[in-house]
Amino acid sequence: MKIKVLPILVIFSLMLAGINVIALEDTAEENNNMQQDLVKDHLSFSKATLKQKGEYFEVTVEEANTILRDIGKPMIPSVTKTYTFSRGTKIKDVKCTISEVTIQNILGKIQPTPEPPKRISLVNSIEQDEGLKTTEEVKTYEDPDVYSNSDLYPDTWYDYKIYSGLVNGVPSVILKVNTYPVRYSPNDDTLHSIESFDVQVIYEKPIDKEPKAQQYDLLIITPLIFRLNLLRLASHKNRNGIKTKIKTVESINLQYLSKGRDTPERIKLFIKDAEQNWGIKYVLLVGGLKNHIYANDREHQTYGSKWWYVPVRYTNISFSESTGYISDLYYSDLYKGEGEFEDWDSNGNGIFCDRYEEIDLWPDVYYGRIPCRNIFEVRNIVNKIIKYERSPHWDENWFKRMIAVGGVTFEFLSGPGHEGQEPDGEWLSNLSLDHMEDIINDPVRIFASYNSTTGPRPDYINITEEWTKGAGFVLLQGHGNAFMWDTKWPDENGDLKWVGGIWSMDFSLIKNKEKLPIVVVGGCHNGIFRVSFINTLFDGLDGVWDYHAYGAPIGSCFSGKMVQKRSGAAIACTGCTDSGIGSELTFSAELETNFFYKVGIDNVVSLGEAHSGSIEKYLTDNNLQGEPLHVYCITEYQLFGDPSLTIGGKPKTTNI
Ligand SMILES: [Ca+2]
Ligand SMILES: [Ca+2]
Ligand SMILES: [Ca+2]
Repeated sequence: MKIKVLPILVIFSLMLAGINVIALEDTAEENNNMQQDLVKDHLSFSKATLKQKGEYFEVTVEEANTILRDIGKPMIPSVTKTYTFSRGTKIKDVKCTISEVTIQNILGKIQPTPEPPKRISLVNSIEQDEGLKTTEEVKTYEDPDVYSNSDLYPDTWYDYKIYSGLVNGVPSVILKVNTYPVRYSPNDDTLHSIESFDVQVIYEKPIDKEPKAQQYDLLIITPLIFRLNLLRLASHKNRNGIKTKIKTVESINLQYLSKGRDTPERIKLFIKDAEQNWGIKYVLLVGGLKNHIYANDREHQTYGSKWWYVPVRYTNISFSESTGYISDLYYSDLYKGEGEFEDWDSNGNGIFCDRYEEIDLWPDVYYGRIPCRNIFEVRNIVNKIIKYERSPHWDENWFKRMIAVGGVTFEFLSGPGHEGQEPDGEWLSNLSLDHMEDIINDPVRIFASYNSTTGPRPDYINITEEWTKGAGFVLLQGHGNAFMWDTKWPDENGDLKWVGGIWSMDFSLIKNKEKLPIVVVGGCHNGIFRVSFINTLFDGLDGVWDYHAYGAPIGSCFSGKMVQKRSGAAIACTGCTDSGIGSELTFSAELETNFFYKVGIDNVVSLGEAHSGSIEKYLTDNNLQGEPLHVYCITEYQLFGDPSLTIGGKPKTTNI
């Protein structure tokens, strides 16, 4: 993996080889037609500190807010700044100036970035011993290209990238600059540091145009066969001030036949046009596989179409046993850079979302899917949404409950605001509950560490019992597979065993009726909605568990089934369409925690703002250079539900 930088930065870096201080040249450029503007920023850095960590050093800089992570390469602290401009802005120039460079010898090596652990697909919770394998050791290796080299790592003092996407609901051009206060020469055992950094961004504002009238807010894409059953939902939405348009997959295919390379691309082009011409904010896809019994879910390397009511785009990022997975973010990430179409095939080889392909990722519309396979399922979800949005729930006691379920996912952690060491799944649950403090007055913790006390534990009896009482939100933070979620007991001897968790067949025990929570699921494969009965039953014949149901015949994935249950269970649910990854507050767990940050701290109104907003926050809060696993965890993070759903039924009224 190479850090991707624009050519101009490489030249800049070469210049630095011989000179320590570079003066800013005058940038004033006269142009009478365009309105040029300037953003200036000055960053100061403290001296880098080194801390022994096993056989390596950890290098930190006080002001750093992100880390450059690229598996096998040194972990380098970075300062990431995000500058947001209105849509249509042209970034003319990004000029960076560094202070004098000081060089320091170090007696050891800077630690390489470890491979993040996966949340392991549960093979079978009855075979308890299988569980022991899930405590994977964090693998660390040194990339010889970097570690046996005298060249400074990273290659430059900074890099930047321009994105297109929604920032708090406003279509924006986003400039992210990552600065590296220290760079490292592994062969010379030296650290090179700077004390300060100046950024100057020259940009052209878009010419003010009359804002277009917003014709529609919500676009529902569905096959013709479901259209009739969705008219009720559309009129309900219209009555509630969300202007809704239903468009069938068949009509898009006809209308855009000469345009896209395949059906998913035609649908995406239609969504782009709807965003531009009608000003839509939400896209709801209603339709999954055409059959519960058998379906060829991936007829082509990059898509599934014939067997799908609403076709799917497959990514082609291979990670461990996986060779790609479905990502509905494809339908939301419409633009890249300064606003050109983002086709998810920047290298033009016809393979969408390759592992090393540059992708914008930043959502441009709020999106979600309800993978219905027949009209009965459509009717159910329409009923659920209409009932949920009929009245506000903010003052209802059930809505003020949040159930958080966790145990040991990988390890024990200590963290801000929490005393001592906690199992990581419980630590993450507590963090999410903290974010929700203003909304939730009855937090229900179902923790594996309650084994020795009287509290509820993460088994199906306790989980379904608490769920039946109703809750506004549920968080399951642990491991999963296509049909179940589970976690492990904490045990000081390291003898970690599965608690039991909840299986999708246990959903029949959840009798919460209309007290429907929004559910966030942290775990592997809970959102793998390409499963069908025959495919999962005979999956093992080729020696590869592609569907992660391990021989259990299932017709719906865990997260999808929860939402599509005829009555009760959930109004919406998230889940990973492939392996959830990361430990502590990284990767998948960071997205799941961000979800509650958006709801509890940012007070977003709709479900889509919470889900897409958690991606937006992730993209803002991290240095995304180098590491393809950022792309992996974001693209597999699926929302099952209506993105235009108003959280709490009606907008929250605040008393001033
Ligand atoms: Ca490609
Ligand atoms: Ca985008
Ligand atoms: Ca197989």
